[in-house]
Amino acid sequence: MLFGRDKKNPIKIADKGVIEWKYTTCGYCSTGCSIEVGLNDKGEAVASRGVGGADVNRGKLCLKGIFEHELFRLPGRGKTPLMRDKHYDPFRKTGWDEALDKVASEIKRIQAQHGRDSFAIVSTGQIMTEEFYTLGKLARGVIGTNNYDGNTTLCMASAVSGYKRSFGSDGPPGCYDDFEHTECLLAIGSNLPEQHPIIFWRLRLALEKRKFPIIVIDPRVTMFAQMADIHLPITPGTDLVLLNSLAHVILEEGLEDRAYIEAHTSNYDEFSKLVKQYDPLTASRICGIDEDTIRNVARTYAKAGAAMTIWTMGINQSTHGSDGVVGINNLNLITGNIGKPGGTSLSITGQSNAMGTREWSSCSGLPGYRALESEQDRSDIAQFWGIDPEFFPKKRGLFQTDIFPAIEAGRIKGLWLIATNPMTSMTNTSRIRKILEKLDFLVVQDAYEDVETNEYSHVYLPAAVWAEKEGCFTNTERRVNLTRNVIKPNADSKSDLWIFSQMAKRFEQGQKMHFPETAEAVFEELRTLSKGRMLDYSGMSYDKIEQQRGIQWPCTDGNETGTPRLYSDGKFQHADGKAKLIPLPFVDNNERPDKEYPFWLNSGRVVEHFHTRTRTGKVGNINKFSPTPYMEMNPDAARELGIEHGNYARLTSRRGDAVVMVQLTQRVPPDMVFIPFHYHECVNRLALGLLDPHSRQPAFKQCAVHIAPATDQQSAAIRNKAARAY
Ligand SMILES: Nc1nc2c(c(=O)[nH]1)N[C@H]1C(S)=C(S)[C@@H](COP(=O)(O)OP(=O)(O)OC[C@H]3O[C@@H](n4cnc5c(=O)[nH]c(N)nc54)[C@H](O)[C@@H]3O)O[C@H]1N2
Ligand SMILES: Nc1nc2c(c(=O)[nH]1)N[C@H]1C(S)=C(S)[C@@H](COP(=O)(O)OP(=O)(O)OC[C@H]3O[C@@H](n4cnc5c(=O)[nH]c(N)nc54)[C@H](O)[C@@H]3O)O[C@H]1N2
Ligand code: SF4
Ligand SMILES: [Mo]
Repeated sequence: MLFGRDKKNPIKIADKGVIEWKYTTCGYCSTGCSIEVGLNDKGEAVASRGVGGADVNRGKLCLKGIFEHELFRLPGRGKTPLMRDKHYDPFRKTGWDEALDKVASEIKRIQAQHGRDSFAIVSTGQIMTEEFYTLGKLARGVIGTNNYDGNTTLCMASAVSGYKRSFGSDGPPGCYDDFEHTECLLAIGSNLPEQHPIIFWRLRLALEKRKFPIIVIDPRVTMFAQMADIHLPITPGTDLVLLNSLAHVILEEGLEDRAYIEAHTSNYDEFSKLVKQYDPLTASRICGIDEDTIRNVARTYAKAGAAMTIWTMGINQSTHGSDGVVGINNLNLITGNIGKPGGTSLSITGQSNAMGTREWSSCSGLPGYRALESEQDRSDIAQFWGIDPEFFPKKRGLFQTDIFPAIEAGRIKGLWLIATNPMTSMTNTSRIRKILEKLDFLVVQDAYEDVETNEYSHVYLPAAVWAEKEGCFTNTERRVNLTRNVIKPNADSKSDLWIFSQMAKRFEQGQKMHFPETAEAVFEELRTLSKGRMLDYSGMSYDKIEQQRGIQWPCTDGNETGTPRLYSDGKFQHADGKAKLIPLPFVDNNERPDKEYPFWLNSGRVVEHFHTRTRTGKVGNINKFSPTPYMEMNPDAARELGIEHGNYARLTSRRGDAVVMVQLTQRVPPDMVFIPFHYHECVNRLALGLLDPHSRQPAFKQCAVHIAPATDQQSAAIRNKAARAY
């Protein structure tokens, strides 16, 4: 006899008619999951599945990956290039030749009239490594603008800057396997279960085998905080104070690794002098974490045989983002936790190829972690590309966040945006709108023509997306993984690689240089350039990457596998071979809640959506979880304002206003609200985004707002329904 659920029909997975599976790497987050896309007999992509033999995800995918094959045919995909004279005119369809000719002639006109740097290029962390390399070659070697950067300035710039300051180079030293060895995990400003679900699953796997303490520092009670052994609900923007104080306790109680400090670090005296000022009592009054907890965490961390720190945007997106990263590195250096199994400073990266752009795009320098400031590097690359080294500037130009104000000030007249949507992702979007309207010429190159920023363009170039093309991504643990070409680009859209190399042909200097046609040929070029360098790819090939389901750099020629950890020999990239301990005085310069604007506005992400929803907003099975702009609000605070669960509320900041639905939850304290930044015309109308002085990354997560019930609930509901769009 059958009972209960045995009586019900078992779940049937519909037969999608897959006749072939093709190997790819997920194009959303930086976890780097290997995915196979299933094709039916008509060549249509109909399914996605995790790859069992891949070390990263071991057959698993999160819900974004499971539906990833749907993004090829979503509404709003670009079909053909579009052009218009004024951004408020209707677009007219055009062919590639006309569109590319127009872009090339506008670049030349603007540069001739206003100088080479008056045309800016802003790219992304979401195209392939080969495309990044080719764009860098075009921007630095052909067009020759120094105002060329990526939206990684919104994301990873603080990590890059902090790694360089501490270790002498960028490059995350650790890997996911460190979870298997660590005896203490500290996670700062990272909501791993939602934002990197498969890295989190790897952590859970390690915890099932062996218990070790998890300490989460986040002002919200996130999913991660809920499973932590210790949760520190820190006052926003004050992590540096806590980090200095942890170091204070460790040094005061003699818990440091003296031998490591002496053998592998410099500048100890200056550093120890500064942290003396951050005793736990003083620190507790600034960061809101009590004295005993600070001592307890410091002791737990320092006494663990191996301890590791991971962090994401709660650290990077701050006015002291770069200092926060250095503070984490300081902590790991004084406890001897760099380059050993389970002991590391591991920045969890963000976009699928946030690492690839750092390595190869030439945004902040020249390919392969080379610097514009180095004569040797300039001459090596000039020779390799066959151009005059004097063509290169001798230091990097503006960061993305400084390019927008330079447009405002009239110094930059033309802009090419590639795979980024600042009308939703930058702070103070009403200012961004005015800035985009001010441009003489804007080109938007995106996989979707309905991306909000395209409203302000003169030319739209439709790009192929993800597995409509071929190439590599580098994930959080330096693993280079491959996406094979699965299906043809939608309609007349073209790969970013094709667009860049066609553009190069329209410039005299570009005609003299070699721009390979295929991604694999470009890979060979960057492989050659990587030889003997920290990020050595020379032992890799496409086939080998696919066979091994990703390879971690460095992988030197003749080597079968990659390298899981950096700096295991204690040798760093500073000239003296040592890591630098850096004193970090705290300056509190955030906009803070006050009488007029009494709430902290915090922002970030939810598991089901990716960024500005150009993709996940249109996948029905994903969008249904949160189709409406909303905020998390504490029930006590809401009661005082007469706001109920499901009501609409109006938020006002010194920049603008937004109306959102209210979700009451204890996840946020009474003086804070949290809004996922995925929705257009929402949190970034309000946010301030003060910049970090080293990395120029915006403090997206800290500003002040006023909240009131929306006076007309019904029209607020209608407005928000319209914002759902799909
Ligand atoms: N589902 C999904 N996954 C993604 C993305 C996505 O859009 N959707 N985007 C990818 C990208 S590009 C990135 S960069 C990552 C981001 O990944 P995460 O950084 O993990 O995600 P966020 O939600 O932006 O922010 C993390 C936490 O920082 C906390 N925080 C805010 N202020 C502070 C502070 O002052 N101190 C501390 N310690 N914490 C603070 C917030 O409360 C939040 O819980 O996610 C990647 N993965
Ligand atoms: N308030 C607030 N704002 C934030 C953040 C926050 O936490 N809070 N986080 C910041 C962070 S960390 C990030 S990374 C940024 C992200 O900000 P953006 O990068 O501006 O956001 P995306 O929606 O990822 O935009 C990527 C665009 O690339 C397109 N695209 C995808 N694949 C391809 C391709 O292969 N080729 C081309 N040409 N186009 C493609 C997509 O359609 C999309 O329009 O947002 C930042 N903004
Ligand atoms: S965890 Fe990240 S890489 Fe893996 S399937 Fe999800 S979105 Fe893709
Ligand atoms: Mo990001």
